[in-house]
Amino acid sequence: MEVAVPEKSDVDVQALLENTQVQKALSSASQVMEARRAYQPSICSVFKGQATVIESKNGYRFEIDPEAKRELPNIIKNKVQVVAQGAVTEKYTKPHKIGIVFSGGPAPGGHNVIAGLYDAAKEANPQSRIFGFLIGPDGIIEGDYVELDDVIVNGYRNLGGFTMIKTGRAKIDTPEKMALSRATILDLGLDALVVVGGDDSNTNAAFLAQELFDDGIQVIGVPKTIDGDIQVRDADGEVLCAMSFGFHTAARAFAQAISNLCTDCSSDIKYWHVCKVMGRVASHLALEVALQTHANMTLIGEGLADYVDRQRLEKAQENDTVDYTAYGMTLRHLSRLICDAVVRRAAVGKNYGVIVIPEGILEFINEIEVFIIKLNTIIADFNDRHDKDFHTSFALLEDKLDYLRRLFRDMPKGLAPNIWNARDDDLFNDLPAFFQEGLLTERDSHGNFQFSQVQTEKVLLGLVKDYLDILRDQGGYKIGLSPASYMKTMHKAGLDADYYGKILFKDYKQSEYLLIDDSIISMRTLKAVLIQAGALGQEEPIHPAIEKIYKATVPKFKTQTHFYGYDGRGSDPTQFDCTYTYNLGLTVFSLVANGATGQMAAIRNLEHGFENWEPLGVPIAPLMRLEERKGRLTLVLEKSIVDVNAPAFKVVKAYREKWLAAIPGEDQYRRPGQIRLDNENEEDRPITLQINAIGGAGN
Ligand code: FBP
Repeated sequence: MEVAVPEKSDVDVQALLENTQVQKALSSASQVMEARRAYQPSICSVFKGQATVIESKNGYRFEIDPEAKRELPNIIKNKVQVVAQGAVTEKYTKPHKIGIVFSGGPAPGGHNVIAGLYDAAKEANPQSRIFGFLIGPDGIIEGDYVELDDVIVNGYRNLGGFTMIKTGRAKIDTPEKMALSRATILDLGLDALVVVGGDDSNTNAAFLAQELFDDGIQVIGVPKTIDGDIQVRDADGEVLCAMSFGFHTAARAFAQAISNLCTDCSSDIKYWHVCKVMGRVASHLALEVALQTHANMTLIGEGLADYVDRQRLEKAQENDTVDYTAYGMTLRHLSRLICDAVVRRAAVGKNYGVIVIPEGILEFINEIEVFIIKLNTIIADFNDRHDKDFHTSFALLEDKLDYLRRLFRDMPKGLAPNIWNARDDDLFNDLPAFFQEGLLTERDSHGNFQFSQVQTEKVLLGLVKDYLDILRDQGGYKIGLSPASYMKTMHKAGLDADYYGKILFKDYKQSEYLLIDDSIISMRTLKAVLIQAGALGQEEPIHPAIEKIYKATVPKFKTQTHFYGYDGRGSDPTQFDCTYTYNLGLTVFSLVANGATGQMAAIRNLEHGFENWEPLGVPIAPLMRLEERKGRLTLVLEKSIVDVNAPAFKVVKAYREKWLAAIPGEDQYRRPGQIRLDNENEEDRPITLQINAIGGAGN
């Protein structure tokens, strides 16, 4: 028989749940969230008048791709348009109907673009209506939308994510999808569509602007992506948009977390933290993280592309040959660079540290980049020729490898004959299975390689660990001992420190840190050295103090790997991003109300501080170039990668040694702190922008 045991507790749960203090503490709206919702970002002075106009500027020059001219005839002649204060006109104050969509990955600040647009439209005419398309461009294709009102918009002001209307990566890239989108827009009676997205989404915006031109429907893009790879200059190098929105917040969020790891590892001095940070191909985020945290080692993909292995070259020169493999970075070279940093820090007693790796680093590693390009083409070709796509047809890695193997024997028509040859197959089969899976992972809807899905850090660390093992066995990787700790141990044991010091260490008393002699690589070799020096009899055991000293010099390479991406993408925006995006929203309305189309809203002078900000419309079509996508040359908005000649990169390069801190003494870590709206001590714009502005155009 089951006996009911009465629950014995003094806690009255019902009363607890009804308690106002408990209810307040458990409310989904935290105090910080409420403060964010109430926060009003500063607005550029041009928006302080009753209305705005846009003025076309002739001073900017673009090198126009003939293909852009051919495919986008109605918007290719667009000029840069500056927003200025103007008189109230009927056109400006008519009730507008505007649709907005988020496209691609979330980026902090997106809600404020909507809030800015909504506020400006309602202020110009309270009858204006703003519609949010749901879950990305699919919402336009399928006609899924929500009309935005005060309650919805106010609930998301200054908050991160794209939660309000969600986002998606669909692309309006076929005549059918274009027709469905057009039908939705016409049914809704929209005057304008706003596409908030990255390079591919702004490309889509340009094609939509072209398509809807004759319908009189305007399309405006907004530069969004944490990757920071939408940066616009004209052909003469004039900066029109220094950075996409979301970049600063994501970099600050990553930097905050990575800075905590710097604090942790320099406290318990036993781990190397290996941090992969998002950014797809470009290393802008890694560069900003380096500037924000001063982590010990930050790899910048763009800086590796021109790498030359001088040692290799010199070695070959001795034999009167040229070693062409010395040019360009390989995974092996890269792992050697990391090992070098680890070994040098260990030698001064620092067998710990933080390494930052950009997620797109593989793009800059010769042998892997070639695989990525070849596989992109092979997968796109397969998808073109078959009903089922490559990944559905070959679900298992083994099946995919088998397809590749068959390729070099029987190449389908249309593919270059040597796109996959026996050597490719051999090299590919040498890679670990998880890495092969990564390289064969499904491409996104735009045909882009999904770097975030590849465990780059794991493959690199595998090589690093292997090489460190070799170095350890050769006596090349050991922990340096501080003379003080050596002396203390010896005195405590009553042993003659100088006598043993000369036997155990190389350069005893000549360097700041004591390094055990290269010949001592195990307890056995330690014993042999002591016996040979006459410090130990054949049958005598090693003194425990000597054993302790030796063991303290033997390094373990203990790592913790981390991936910073989705967390930073979901962070609440910095003050910079809140202000930037709210003003972008206001700019969008000015462009729409003044009849612009095929333009991207932007703010000039972001790099020079708020007082200098100048809202603009930047023509998208003249910025487009032919690039390979899904194995074909396609017109896309050009991505910008880290400029290795720009001041910010040069500064990071110049500080590399200092931040590695492979010398006795403290590390140089910087603590950027948390993202807070009320924090006056935070920088007002990304450090990358500040430095580029000082060293570039002058301030
Ligand atoms: P967007 O370019 O669409 O803004 O996305 C950027 C990004 O966060 C990259 O940094 C990352 O490689 C990718 O999205 C991840 O994609 P997904 O969200 O599909 O996993």
